[in-house]
Amino acid sequence: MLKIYGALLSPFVRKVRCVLSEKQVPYELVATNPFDKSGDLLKRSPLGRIPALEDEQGRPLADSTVIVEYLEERFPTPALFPRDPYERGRMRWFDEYADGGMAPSLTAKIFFQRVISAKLIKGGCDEAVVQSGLKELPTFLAYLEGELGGRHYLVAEAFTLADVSVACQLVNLRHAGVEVDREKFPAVAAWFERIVERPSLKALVEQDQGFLSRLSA
Ligand SMILES: N[C@@H](CCC(=O)N[C@@H](CS)C(=O)NCC(=O)O)C(=O)O
Repeated sequence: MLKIYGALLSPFVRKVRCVLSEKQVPYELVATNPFDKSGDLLKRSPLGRIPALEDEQGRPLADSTVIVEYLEERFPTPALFPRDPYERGRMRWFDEYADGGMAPSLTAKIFFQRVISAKLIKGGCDEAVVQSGLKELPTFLAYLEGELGGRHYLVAEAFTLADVSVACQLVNLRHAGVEVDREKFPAVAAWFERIVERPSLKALVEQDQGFLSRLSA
């Protein structure tokens, strides 16, 4: 069976697990603390980040996007990548927008301070960092609002990795107590509600919420 080295709450691990669930591929989640740079993690993920995958022959593969590309090729149905080369390029763009743009700016600031630092590692919450993330949020949402327009999905009129990657970042904002402003960004708010209601993502968010409620108890 495939193994995923990862942890609850990570948007990148959630992205891979969501894709596995959409494709109904069984896997074992090996609980892995990304802050413990032990040999076990580094052997599978040389940058010491989660997620990492290990295939049935024990071969490792790191990075959520790399892993998802591998999964798409190995388990092509249902397809989460559009067939059209331009739409496929756009899907990759939104994946990069989420992981390379939204994550460092929003998740690493707002979610990390409010949840990981304040609740998990008990290092307190640096409100100035949170505020700087909150200031950047509207620019990201305004861009997504314009791209979505009246459409149901970000790319190719179909559910793709683009929707998974962007929604996974917004889930972390929700975990940090920040909701998309429905008045200002109605298309993003409606799209996000639709995507998080998919059984694949809903189950993962519920696992996160269970973990978070135990942390606050
Ligand atoms: N580009 C990577 C990013 C993964 C990542 O940054 N994961 C975080 C957890 S959410 C991590 O492992 N952080 C520990 C570190 O960077 O040392 C991917 O998409 O998998």
